[in-house]
Amino acid sequence: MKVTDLRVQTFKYRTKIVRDSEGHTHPGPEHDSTQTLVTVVTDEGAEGYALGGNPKMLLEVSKPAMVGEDPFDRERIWQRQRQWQRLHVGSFSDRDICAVDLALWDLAGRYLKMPVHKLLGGFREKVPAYASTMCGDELKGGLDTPEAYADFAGACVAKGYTAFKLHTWMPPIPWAPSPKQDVAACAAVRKRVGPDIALMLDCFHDYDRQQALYIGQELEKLGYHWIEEPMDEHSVSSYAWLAEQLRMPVIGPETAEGHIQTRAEWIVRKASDISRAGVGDLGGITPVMKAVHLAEAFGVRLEIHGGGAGNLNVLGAMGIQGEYYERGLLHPFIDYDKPPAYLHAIIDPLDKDGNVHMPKGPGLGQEIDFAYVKKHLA
Ligand code: LLH
Ligand code: MG
Repeated sequence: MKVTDLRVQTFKYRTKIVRDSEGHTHPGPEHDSTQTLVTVVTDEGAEGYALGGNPKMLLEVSKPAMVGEDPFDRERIWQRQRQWQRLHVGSFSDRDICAVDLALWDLAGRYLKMPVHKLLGGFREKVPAYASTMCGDELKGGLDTPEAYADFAGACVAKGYTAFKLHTWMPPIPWAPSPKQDVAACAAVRKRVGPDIALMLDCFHDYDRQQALYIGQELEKLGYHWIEEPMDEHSVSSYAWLAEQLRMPVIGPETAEGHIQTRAEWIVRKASDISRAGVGDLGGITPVMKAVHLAEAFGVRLEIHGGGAGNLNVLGAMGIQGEYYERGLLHPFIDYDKPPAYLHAIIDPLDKDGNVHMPKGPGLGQEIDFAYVKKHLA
């Protein structure tokens, strides 16, 4: 079988999620947004689909890297794109490579009529999820005060969640960031949900060492499960310094570039206690499975960062504890359970015990509404 085309279609849909001037998402007025559908086309009629990626880069870099190749040669296609990444620094991202890799895995699963997590080597059928909030805001009844976080955490626990992660206030909110206010929110949530719910904090990503240490020490008293990205992840020394001083787990890296090599450096330098990898951060399932095996070899826990079909299928196939599935980003004003117009169903419904189950359908299991896409092409 040979790849004959990489079809990249951009389409419009309505959303109530907006980005602030620093890129963080919040609820807002309904408006038009665009999404990309990537289709790997082959000479045997088999196809694979994924959402996301930058159309320009996918057509300029990914398409020539794969046309004529066997779609099962995912490693070769991935490595070829990674070479191009050196030359397109900053413009050809891991999210682009991710879209291609997910579409190739989807094709393999559809062709063999199997879910991707089974192709990878199945391990679990369900995974506990954590409720992951949007960043703090100034919306009345939203996530505007420590009490508001406590109310929202209480509502999530009532739905079945056994774990909850706060993303707290960040610029451009004029008074943010504030280590004291972050700790106040974390304390209010712990008080509301009691001792048995796992709690995590992902705060402002540019605190200095003393601020990060202060927050971590307070979270230790509150029995938090991890502290996430309180400093710029390019400073591995800062994270090694923090992890050395805290008893509670430091998790990372999330945003630092560099695929599995970065994860290896962080493990060796003891910069975090729990490693991380997500399909969007590393460039698909292919590199994330390598990160999983890397962590397994070192006896280090690894969290799969982010939600979606790719990450869920990895969680179904990893033989080490995957921490939790990140369900979000959530907000009291957003109905996460309602699928966007281009999907027939969400990939990650929550059961009453707070678990998300592995998709059953062939490939990634994503139920894309192809008729909607066709009708709303941009
Ligand atoms: O800063 C943000 O907007 C959030 O932290 C966001 O990046 C979120 O996806 C995240 O970090 N999750 O873990
Ligand atoms: Mg994060």
